Amino acid sequence: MKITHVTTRVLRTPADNPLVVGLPAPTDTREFVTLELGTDQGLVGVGLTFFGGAITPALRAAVDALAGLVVGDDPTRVEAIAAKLRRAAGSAGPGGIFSLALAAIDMACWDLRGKAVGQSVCALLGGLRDRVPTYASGALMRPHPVDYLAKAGPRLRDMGFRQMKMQCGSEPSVAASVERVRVLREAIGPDVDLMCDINQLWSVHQALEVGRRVEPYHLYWLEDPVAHDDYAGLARVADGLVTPVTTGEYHYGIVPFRHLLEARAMDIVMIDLLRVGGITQWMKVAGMAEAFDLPVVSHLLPEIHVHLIAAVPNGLTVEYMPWTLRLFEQTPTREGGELVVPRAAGLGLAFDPAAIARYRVG
Ligand code: SMN
Ligand code: MG
Repeated sequence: MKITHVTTRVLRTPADNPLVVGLPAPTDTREFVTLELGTDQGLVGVGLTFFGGAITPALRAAVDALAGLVVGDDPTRVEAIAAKLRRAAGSAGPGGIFSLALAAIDMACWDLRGKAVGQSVCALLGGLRDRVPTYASGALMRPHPVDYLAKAGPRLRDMGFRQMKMQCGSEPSVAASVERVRVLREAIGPDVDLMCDINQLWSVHQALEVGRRVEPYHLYWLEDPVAHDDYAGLARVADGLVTPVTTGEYHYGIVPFRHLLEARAMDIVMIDLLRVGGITQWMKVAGMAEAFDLPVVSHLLPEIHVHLIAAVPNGLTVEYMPWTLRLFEQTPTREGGELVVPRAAGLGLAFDPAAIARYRVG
């Protein structure tokens, strides 16, 4: 099989989240660079990438340029493709746009690998499970006031979610942060797993102080409590709290995970599929985490991560951040708190022509 053509598009959607109900619709937007790799066998592999609207034109140009280099190549040779693109880009990666662009290409190649043999990507990667836990994300955000959380948390539970994530970190005092967690925990009851994302906003001291004071409300994990590259600081927080510390979504490539793991800087390993450089690299980090006896969790893109979390023995849960679901004709079924792994070949995804017509830019 050979790659014969490349199609990229920019799609711009409202920056909303269907899990958020009863608040004014946001006025801002999100942009996605979509990729289709066509082949001489008539198969089409799909991938996508994004991050921050201002870099969308540069990101699309990078995907076009790098994908152009693999026309004529066999998409099943994902390591050969990664090596070729790394060489071509010099030392432009793994940080920055290189990995984001590589991720889209690698994803489309894995989709083609699956389609070529009639198996799902999950099956190709190990096929451990056919359903995985998933958690509601993006619905209990930092700007949402506490009284909204008290209504929205139980609504997510009533929708069948058994796990959900809130954001904290911008409260004016320790007491206000503790109150936010307390109110949501009391609203959802003891049986729902509650995660809390700080997005690097705290110092080590704040993380230890607030972290200890919310222990009675039993967080399933505390995410990115301090700067993502303060490995020693993360290790102090992880060591000082009973609550598991999660980090990883901000790290590019695979090597930072070695250092985080060696420093015991996390208890749960979050891997961003785009920043790590695609499925091939994601699996390497999952293997490293397994060797440290730690679980892995996904970041964004639930329709793709369902394959990965279900494939590996240490896959814990899939972030149900529904930003990209509307771009596809069909997406994995959610049954209560679980996602069902699609059985279709490859990723089981095709871009929806109606979504392309509606959201296409330029
Ligand atoms: C997050 C990251 C990027 C965009 C939105 C939300 C958040 C998460 O850190 O974990 O989903
Ligand atoms: Mg996060």
